[in-house]
Amino acid sequence: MKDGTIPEQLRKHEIPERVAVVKGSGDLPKIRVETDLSTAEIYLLGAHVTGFQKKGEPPLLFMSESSQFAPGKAIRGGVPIVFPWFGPREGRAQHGFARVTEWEWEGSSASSDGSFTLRFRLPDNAARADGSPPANVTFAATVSDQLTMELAIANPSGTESLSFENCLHTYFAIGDIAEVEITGLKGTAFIDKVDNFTRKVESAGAIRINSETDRVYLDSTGAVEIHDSRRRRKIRVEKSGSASTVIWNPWVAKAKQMADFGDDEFKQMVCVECGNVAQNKITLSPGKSTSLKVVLSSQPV
Ligand code: TA6
Repeated sequence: MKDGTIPEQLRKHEIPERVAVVKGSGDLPKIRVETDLSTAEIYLLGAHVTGFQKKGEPPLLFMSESSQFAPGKAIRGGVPIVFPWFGPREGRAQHGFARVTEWEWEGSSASSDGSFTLRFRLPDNAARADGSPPANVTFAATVSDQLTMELAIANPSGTESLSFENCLHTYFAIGDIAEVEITGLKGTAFIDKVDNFTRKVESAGAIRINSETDRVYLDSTGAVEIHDSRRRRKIRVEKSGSASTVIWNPWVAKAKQMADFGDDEFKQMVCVECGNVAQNKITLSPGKSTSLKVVLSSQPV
């Protein structure tokens, strides 16, 4: 929004009093959704969900107060979409180009259950501009008393296979990291990136975080729960089309190194991410497609 005004063509997908495009931080276009049970916010930059809150509960997603909001810059918090690679890549954007690209808002629809679905498309020229193979990438977010997100990827080539990693890199807002337990990963193999990428097996039924944590759980397809005793809330992360679960908290030292993250904000967040990374990366044959679906729900305990 060069001159700060909302492009008229964006308004065609608005739903009166329910779905509206507004000027967000950094004058970036942001979509606000209001249902009878919840509210949500999504930026066109990265098709990035930056807010979801059930009425009567605190926000579900963590957003850094130091996040950047600028074209081509990654937003810190919410749900960054990681594609087509996870992590660092020599001379290219960490976690791929999807999260730093402005997506097209393709439409919105209301359902009889009171939920609203917004659909986005990663512009076809994004892969070309990056020198990556073409891919048809869409994202849909359904807002109700829970948040459902679906990242669909299709291989448009008639001859070449398409390999990639993907991830919905969700930042959860919690009361205090010292009073959080994560369940659902016991017995699962993982890569411990903090311990020199050593391969281990999770022995804890309830994972507690008390230092820098950066783990990629492999062949992990089940649901995970976050038990937040400070806020007396249980958050459930259900998924399909995802074989990897990533748990991340930067803790003290890393938090200080990140310019777009507050020094103490590590106490208020934990990332529980759903994707297909490392040995779980996906290879699609010509014309084939896949979809990564994540459902976030919560309830007081
Ligand atoms: O998902 C965990 C991770 O890969 C960590 O290694 C850490 O780098 C984090 O993502 C954040 O990455 P970012 O590029 O957003 O700073």
